[in-house]
Amino acid sequence: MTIRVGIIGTGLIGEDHGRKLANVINGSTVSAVTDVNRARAEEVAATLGGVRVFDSGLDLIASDEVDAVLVTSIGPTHAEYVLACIAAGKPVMCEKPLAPTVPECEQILAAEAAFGKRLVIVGYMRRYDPGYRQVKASLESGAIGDALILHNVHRNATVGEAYTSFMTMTDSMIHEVDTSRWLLGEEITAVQVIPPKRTPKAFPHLQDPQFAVFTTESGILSTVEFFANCQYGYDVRCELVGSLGTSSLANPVVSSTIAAGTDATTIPPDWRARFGAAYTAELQAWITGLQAGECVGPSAWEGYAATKVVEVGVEAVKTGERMIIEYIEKPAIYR
Ligand code: NAI
Ligand code: ISE
Repeated sequence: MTIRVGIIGTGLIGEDHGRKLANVINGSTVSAVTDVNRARAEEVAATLGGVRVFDSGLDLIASDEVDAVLVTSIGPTHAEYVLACIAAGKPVMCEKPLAPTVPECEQILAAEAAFGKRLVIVGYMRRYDPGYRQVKASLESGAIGDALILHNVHRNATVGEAYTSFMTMTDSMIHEVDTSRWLLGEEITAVQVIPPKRTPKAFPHLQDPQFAVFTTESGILSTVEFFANCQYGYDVRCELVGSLGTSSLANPVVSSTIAAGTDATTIPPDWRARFGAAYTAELQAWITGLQAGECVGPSAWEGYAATKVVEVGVEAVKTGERMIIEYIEKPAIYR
């Protein structure tokens, strides 16, 4: 059975995922798109083979031509669409964040629990990156002993003027929050943010770089350096220090130039280039799961937990204090 996907939000990542769902992923087609910017939706629809353009996300969700929904609109719109998908009993993949506020995430958890079956996955694609999976396998095999410290680096070449010091947490470090929880298999229970010396290459309103220390239930530290304007490219690193050894992410090298006594390798310009294979793998896992009647991917609980951590993280950016994080009880369908 081919899964007909409807896409809400045809911006950068909606277009990228749409192209894959239409041309790369086995078992899916794109049957519908919508965007508040109708011209943009029509432009993307044309590249996907003239798929139907709906006036609104809610009309798209209700359509008989849509079996599953991909939400790639801006964060503040996610909860409304995810809740409408649950009400319609339709599977939905929502890009991060599940929702920007904890009450919205809790509403989604309650709605899915009341529906009684998982329908929602969240686009935390790094879980599908071969490097991160290898680091997790090294821990699970016992090769590096007990996890003690996770060091993370996350650098973007540049960001626009609209990017704020709080977005370092809610838009970017939210990925390290998810990978830390997933790699270590523990919830994050505290966060502290320490602002380093600022780069002159950022707009004055932005604390850049930003440095955070997350603590997990058993006391493992996960440190994150996020640098929004590093200038040289997109660079994500991770080293897990264990009691017997360490396991590190190796950046994929796509080409190198050897000349004049130097071996120069290329660096991806952005997240699309660096995590292209991971996005493909997450979409394929979702579609293959739906064909088998299963909901495969990070759950709404994972989405809630990440939003909870970054919400407290924003307070930590404001106060500089070590802030404690407490969660609601996990509903049975996520245990
Ligand atoms: P974008 O700004 O390029 O696209 C967002 C689109 O949503 C725009 O076309 C906009 O017109 C549309 N939109 C806004 N309000 C809407 C509404 N009420 N209904 C329907 N469409 C609406 O943004 P981008 O970069 O594509 O990000 C979209 C989402 O994907 C965000 O939640 C972002 O955090 C996430 N994202 C995830 C990444 C990842 O690595 N997993 C990478 C980049 C973005
Ligand atoms: C962007 O929204 C993403 O999700 C990217 O994966 C991340 O690297 C970037 O910092 C965010 O702005």
